[in-house]
Amino acid sequence: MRITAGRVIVTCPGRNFVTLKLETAEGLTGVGDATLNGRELAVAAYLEEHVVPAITGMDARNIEDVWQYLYKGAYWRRGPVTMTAIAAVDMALWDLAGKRLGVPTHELLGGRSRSEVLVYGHANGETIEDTVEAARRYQQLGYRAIRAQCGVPGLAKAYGVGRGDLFYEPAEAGRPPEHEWSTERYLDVAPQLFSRLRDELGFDVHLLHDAHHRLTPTEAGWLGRRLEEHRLFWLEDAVPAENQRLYRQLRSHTTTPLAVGEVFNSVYDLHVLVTERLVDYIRTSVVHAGGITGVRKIAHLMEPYQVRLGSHGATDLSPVCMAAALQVDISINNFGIQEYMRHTEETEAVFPHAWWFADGALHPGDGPGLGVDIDEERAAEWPYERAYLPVNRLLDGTVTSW
Ligand code: GCO
Ligand code: MG
Repeated sequence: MRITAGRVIVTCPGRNFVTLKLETAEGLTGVGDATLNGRELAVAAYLEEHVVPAITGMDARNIEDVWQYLYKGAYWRRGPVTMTAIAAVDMALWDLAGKRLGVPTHELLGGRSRSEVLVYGHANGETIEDTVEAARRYQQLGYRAIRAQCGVPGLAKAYGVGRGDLFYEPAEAGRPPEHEWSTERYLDVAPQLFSRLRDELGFDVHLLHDAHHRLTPTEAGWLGRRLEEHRLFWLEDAVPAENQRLYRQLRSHTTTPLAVGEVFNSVYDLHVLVTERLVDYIRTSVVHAGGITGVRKIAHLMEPYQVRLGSHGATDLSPVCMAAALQVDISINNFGIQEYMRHTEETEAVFPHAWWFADGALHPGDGPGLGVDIDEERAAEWPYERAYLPVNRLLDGTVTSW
């Protein structure tokens, strides 16, 4: 099953997505997500200029060999652009493997370990009361796990509080938008939000929260302790993710479960966190961490340490990535939860897929391969638009983590 061609399709049905389509001599095609929010064309160029010419002619059945060839063979290792490109190839090869044998990819990954994939949705609002209302709406939609974020009084825009009820979308066209941040003001409101949510919703729903890399370990320890009584499913990205040692201090201060890793690309970004068991969940996604092969390597390292996978699944990860993530989620033993931010109708129309949502869970479907495709005619109706994630500043103008 020789790879004969690879095409990169960039489309913007409300937001940008990059998709790789590999073709084989037998006429089969496989798809992979290659979207890296705000840096889409860098991955597209890496694939078109460097990766596809190198793998054309290779045997599509040798997925591990192609992965190692692109990872070790490039000499320059890791990094979001290259690992996203490797992920796209890897997803497309697992798609082809399933299609060639006429089975869903998870049957080749060990089959099902569970009957459904628990997901969490995003409730957000300008005020605590708006957020409680949004959480209720998610419950009505069937969600059993809900991430809650609310505005911070005195700050014009807060992370996680977005346009519309269901579609939080931080990237904007034009120059990078600028947000402002005050940890002091945030720490006033965050414990109140969860106290109110538990008063209103009780303990029969999982609650999650994302601090988006903004706190010091001291501040995060203080917050984690105050949230303990509200029994969160997790507190995500409490401190900047790239310094694994910060979690030693944080872990020693709180038993609130900790999650980190949506910005990680490889096992080397998280091996200290896992082997010292400094966190409970790792959030690496199939698209940004080297595909199904990359995430399985990470999940297998985590398993004996009782660290579970809670994959990133924001709207900037395409329905192709979700299809691939669900193949992993349903098959590995140490699955925790899958993030599921709904895509718009325009995006759903570009990416027809077999996976489906019911009662707060996703199901991968039984389509051969990943069970997802790209409708290229529809994709062509939505040309690329440059867009950036926000840049964040403290109230005195200092750049800080967004
Ligand atoms: C999450 C994330 C997202 C990211 C976004 C960046 O937990 O879902 O933090 O909201 O900010 O995916 O592109
Ligand atoms: Mg996050």
